[in-house]
Amino acid sequence: MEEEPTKGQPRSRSAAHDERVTARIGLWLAISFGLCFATGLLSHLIQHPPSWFTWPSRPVWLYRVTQGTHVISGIASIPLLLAKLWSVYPKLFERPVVRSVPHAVERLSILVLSASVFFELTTGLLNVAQNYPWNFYFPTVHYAVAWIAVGSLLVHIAVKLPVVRRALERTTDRKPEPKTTSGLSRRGFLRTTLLSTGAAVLATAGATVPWLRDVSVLSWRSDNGPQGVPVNRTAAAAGVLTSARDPEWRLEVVTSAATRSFTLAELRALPQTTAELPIACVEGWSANATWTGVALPDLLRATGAAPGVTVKVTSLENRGLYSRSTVPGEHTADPLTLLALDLNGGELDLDHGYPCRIIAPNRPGVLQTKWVRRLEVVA
Ligand SMILES: Nc1nc2c(c(=O)[nH]1)N[C@H]1C(S)=C(S)[C@@H](COP(=O)(O)O)O[C@H]1N2
Ligand SMILES: [Mo]
Repeated sequence: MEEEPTKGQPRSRSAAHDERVTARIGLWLAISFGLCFATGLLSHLIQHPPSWFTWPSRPVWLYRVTQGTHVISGIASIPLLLAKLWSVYPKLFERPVVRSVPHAVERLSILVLSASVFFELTTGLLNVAQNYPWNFYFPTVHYAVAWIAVGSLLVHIAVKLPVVRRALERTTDRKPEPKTTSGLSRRGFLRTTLLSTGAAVLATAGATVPWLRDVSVLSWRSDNGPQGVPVNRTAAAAGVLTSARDPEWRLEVVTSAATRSFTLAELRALPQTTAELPIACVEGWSANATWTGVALPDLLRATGAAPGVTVKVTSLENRGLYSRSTVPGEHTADPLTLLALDLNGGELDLDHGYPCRIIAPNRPGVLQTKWVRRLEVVA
């Protein structure tokens, strides 16, 4: 704990290390990290739904907003974490290193907390930058470590609650700040922290907030890509250049009643639906586009199945985690869930999933399977 500076005695430390500053930044960090955790957990549940979980198909833009919030709050947490660490680092050199067993536990929990939050923010940042310099499967590890971070965060908040309460109460007193011997004033440090956080958010948020696109210098994936929509994995990378253009291609639809196959011309001859729907990648970028194709409920009815069933989707891409997806009942019943053939007024580009791809409202991009070859009713 820091001492109140006594009259006439210069402060030995900069105001950045004042507990009032630490508590303020800690509060902001808890809010941004909490938001990041909640939206991340939601995204995980949508991608790996347990039996008690259902995710609605409307509003069409909801996942775009929650995942945008996940990435933006994660980015905002980076400058906040750095400021928080700067604010408390003198405590690292406290002596004695360990005063008691509870003190040891507390210090250990702070070590676990800092390491896990640091890990989450750096792996998340590298992921949105589409840079994978590791050889573990990112989502699994990012998800597991998130629980460690939140668990140790709760312990930390519980332990520090009295200090936080006192510090935040003291912040509201209106007494003029005492002069510091060096560095920024408390308010100056807080203002700088907020400004850096705002700058980090502005620099990256354009990947998902359209009107920020022009100010986001670091924004990844805006509207580059064929047909004005970014591409996540190209047809070449997925190894489907030949199979997707094969004139023998047929869409196979398997229901309990029958197995039917459709040529592209037959799919085009079915009633077509046009919808404006976003692709919202888990990596944070998102883009709206106009899609035209066969509504899944129509296709199911045409093959003797009822909308509302669960449908397994298989891609021509034969390896990789994204080569399959499952469309739950909420979505197979929604007339805006499409097997898309056209994008923004033209035939689907090979990189966007030609000959056909799934595009459903309010779903993560990874589940919008491209180069579809087979739909199978599984329940
Ligand atoms: N078969 C297949 N479908 C896929 C993918 C993939 O790698 N393979 N990537 C998914 C991901 S992560 C996203 S964000 C969207 C992106 O669609 P787009 O490349 O048309 O923008 O496609 C999805 N569909
Ligand atoms: Mo994605």
